[in-house]
Amino acid sequence: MTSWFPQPAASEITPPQVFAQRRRLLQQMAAGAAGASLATWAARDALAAATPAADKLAALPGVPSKVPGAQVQATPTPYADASSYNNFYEFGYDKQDPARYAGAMPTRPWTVRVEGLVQKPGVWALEDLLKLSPMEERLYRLRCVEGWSMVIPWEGYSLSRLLERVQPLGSAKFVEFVTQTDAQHMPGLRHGGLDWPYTEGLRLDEAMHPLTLLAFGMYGHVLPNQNGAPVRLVVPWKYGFKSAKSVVAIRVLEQMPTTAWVKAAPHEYGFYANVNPNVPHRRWSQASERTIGQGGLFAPKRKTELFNGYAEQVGQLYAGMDLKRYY
Ligand SMILES: Nc1nc2c(c(=O)[nH]1)N[C@H]1C(S)=C(S)[C@@H](COP(=O)(O)O)O[C@H]1N2
Ligand SMILES: [Mo]
Repeated sequence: MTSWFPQPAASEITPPQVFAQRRRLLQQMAAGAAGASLATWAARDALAAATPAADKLAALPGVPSKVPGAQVQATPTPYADASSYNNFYEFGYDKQDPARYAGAMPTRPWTVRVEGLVQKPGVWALEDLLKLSPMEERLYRLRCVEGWSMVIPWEGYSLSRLLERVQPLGSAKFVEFVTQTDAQHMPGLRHGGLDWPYTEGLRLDEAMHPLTLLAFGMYGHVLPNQNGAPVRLVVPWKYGFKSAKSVVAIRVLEQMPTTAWVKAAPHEYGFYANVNPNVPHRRWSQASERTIGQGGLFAPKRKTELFNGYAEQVGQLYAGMDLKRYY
């Protein structure tokens, strides 16, 4: 299977090559942008064409999603940046550690346990999850709590498709996501900091919202391991840490689960973690961000939007809630 996007071998991730590739992409972007105002999908195609061939990731195309809010009006981050500047602490804290080390993690066979307060608990093989619903492509902005964001075309479908299939019981109120702990391939597990496995959680209505994506691919191909292969969550109106990578279990619960970040630093990370420019992180402002890929890693800042720009779609989930208290 051929694909346009490189999954760099560890030996290939040398700064000069990364920066040369970035410069090339930016030049191509600039050339395109000079011609006309670049429509989002045209920009995506230009990026695909501009990215060198020769990698081992299988194609995973999706039809452009019609879910309201699924196509942000922004230029996608170059694949080279989205796959080399990552948070995946199981592989280390350096932004390049995931791209360096995650490639060795086996992602087949892979199963996801669905358990807890559901009519139909069970173990899903990845192959069956891939077939559960048609693949859609959604262009989402993902905002990291650290102050950067990326605009990424993801392949997947609404998590609600899976939850509807397993039928949550009437008592269900929350969903917990448990991620992979592979001591042999995840050097970061030896470091302290977080209590592994990395876990996250959503309220059931958040998990059922059509924008909450179960993602298997990006840029038309299966996920590179550093981005959470073979299956991850993408919750575009919340800070990036809610978007759990390499998910192995989904638990439907009555009580709000404690998440890895809430356990590690309860005064800095709340359960909700909705993107909110008016609620600073305890140690820094959240009012602005750099969108990686628009000017490379040295992009000018843009103003952060409430719910990361998805307020129209998700604002009603929080009607009447004090967002300063429930951050
Ligand atoms: N299992 C796991 N999932 C994770 C993380 C992590 O360290 N471990 N980091 C989170 C954070 S902080 C961010 S910003 C996003 C980054 O996703 P990306 O690398 O695909 O951009 O993944 C999230 N999911
Ligand atoms: Mo993040």
